[in-house]
Amino acid sequence: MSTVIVEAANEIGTITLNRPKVNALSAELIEEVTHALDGMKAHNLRVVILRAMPGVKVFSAGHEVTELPTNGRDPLTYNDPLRAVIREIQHHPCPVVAMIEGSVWGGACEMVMSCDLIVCGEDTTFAITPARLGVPYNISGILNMMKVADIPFIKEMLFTARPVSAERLMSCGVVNHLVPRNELESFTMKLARQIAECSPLVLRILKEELRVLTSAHPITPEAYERLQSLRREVYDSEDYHEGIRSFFEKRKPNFQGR
Ligand code: LCV
Ligand code: LCV
Repeated sequence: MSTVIVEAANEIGTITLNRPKVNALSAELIEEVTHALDGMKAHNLRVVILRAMPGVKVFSAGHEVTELPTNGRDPLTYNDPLRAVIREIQHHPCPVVAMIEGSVWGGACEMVMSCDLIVCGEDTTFAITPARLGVPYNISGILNMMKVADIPFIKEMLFTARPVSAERLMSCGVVNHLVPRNELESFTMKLARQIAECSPLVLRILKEELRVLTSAHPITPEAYERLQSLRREVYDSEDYHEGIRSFFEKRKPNFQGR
């Protein structure tokens, strides 16, 4: 069964996540989202909406935990499916609007935050969870979060690993619009149509200009190596294994800080 539903009408494409039970971002699901985005390029769509099925409790549970390696390998390398789909969204030639309802977890928060605009229902929450799972989040991922919210807010989300309300996300500028859940679809479609009326060429150029300008972070090779060594300290740690194990054993992790 396909894990995404792909639709297109009036120059607006829609990709609906549809992977039971909680839209965990498996390689299979990511591959289908990437394939759908690719196909939309050929149809010169002007806007893409990324959503889940109407009424979901969980928009996405984040990275498929069973696909996180525990053999001393980096769990979030450049070619990890989650990393690949975030780049695909950022490079997609037209604006991608995230239409969110329910709870968003872990890497799915970054995937949503990498969309160009976010419209969410009033009960939406975001929880960025590497600290709870013992995972060394990757560098470009943290940079992507820093692009959309102030450092104090990002630190709170990363350090607490707890869900944050849609109101907080709105007041911190992470989300563009917060609407009653029963108006979410009509509001988002209206916004998409406004974008679709604009020049697709200018939209493509503006989006790429903004991507290049917001990605212009000078980092020395030594700084990069330092960051990678910090990440290795984590994914080689007992805490990383304990985080993953505790998830499968459905219990609180017992981290030892090593
Ligand atoms: C695989 C899952 C998952 C899942 N993968 O239903 O940001 S980082 O660094 O952490 C990054 C690496 C990342 O994204 O990691 C994943 C972060 N995600 C989370 O921490 C969310 C973990 N999931 C939950 O907190 C709960 O499952 C939620 C709140 C999403 C849903 O809770 P609910 O009580 O409604 P269950 O917990 O019973 O989950 C339903 C089924 O989905 C599986 C879970 O194991 C369960 O499977 P079984 O029914 O077979 O027991 N599941 C949930 N999340 N990320 N599988
Ligand atoms: C010359 C004008 C103008 C005008 N220039 O009265 O940001 S970018 O990249 O787009 C950048 C390149 C830029 O700034 O482009 C211009 C962006 N501006 C707009 O898109 C606004 C265009 N104008 C309008 O939407 C309406 O004119 C407003 C809402 C400003 C006013 O509407 P209103 O009904 O009150 P009119 O439209 O009848 O305009 C009065 C007169 O001003 C001229 C317009 O052609 C009209 O001239 P005539 O009376 O000779 O017909 N006008 C308006 N804007 N930017 N001329």
